[in-house]
Amino acid sequence: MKLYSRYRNSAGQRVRIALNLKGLAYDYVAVENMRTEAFRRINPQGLLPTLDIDGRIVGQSTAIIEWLEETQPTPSLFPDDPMDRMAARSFAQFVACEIHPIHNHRVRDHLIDAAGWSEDQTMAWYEHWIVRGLATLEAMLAERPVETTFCYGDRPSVADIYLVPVIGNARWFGFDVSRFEQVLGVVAVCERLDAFRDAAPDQQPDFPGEA
Ligand SMILES: N[C@@H](CCC(=O)N[C@@H](CS)C(=O)NCC(=O)O)C(=O)O
Repeated sequence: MKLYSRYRNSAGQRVRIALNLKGLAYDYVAVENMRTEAFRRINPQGLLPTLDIDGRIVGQSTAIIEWLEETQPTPSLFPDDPMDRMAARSFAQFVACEIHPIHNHRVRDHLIDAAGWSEDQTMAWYEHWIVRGLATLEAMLAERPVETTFCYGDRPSVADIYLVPVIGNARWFGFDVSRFEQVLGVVAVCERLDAFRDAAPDQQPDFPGEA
């Protein structure tokens, strides 16, 4: 398997964590610019992550993670209890569908190029959506019937896999996330696991070093 990704590719970080949790080896292909014609010939979506499985190319982290779960069910990336499974999916999809697409790089670039926004305005946009999104995730965790070590249970699930890169993005840009205590508690537990640590931006071969 070849994973096209980039050190700060947060959707790719989800897949890296999932591969690590399942103990699956892969080749990391660093893509510096996914907006080239050459990369679009590999993945017409022009997005990272992109997985190459013996020449079959697939994009979208959720599709990739579901395929991993179906083909390598153990250890599962979903809680055992169907209610918790639903909650974990809802949590992960909130990140993937309601937070990430709004602040994505191409959206910010379009605000600058087409609407004439300044860099400061686009960063304020980014901060607004990510902090608001984290407030929702915090509320979702607070509403769990039982507080657990990870988001939904005593082992990591898709909820944790999607959560950790969001906090990484917020921290990267110095947004204040200190009030999200439950979120930070879960993230701290995740960050103690090799599977999460090895998937972090600063552990990727294309990480350029601290700014
Ligand atoms: N829904 C996609 C999101 C993929 C995505 O947007 N990835 C970003 C990097 S985190 C990207 O490739 N952005 C390209 C761009 O903004 O032009 C997934 O879950 O894989």
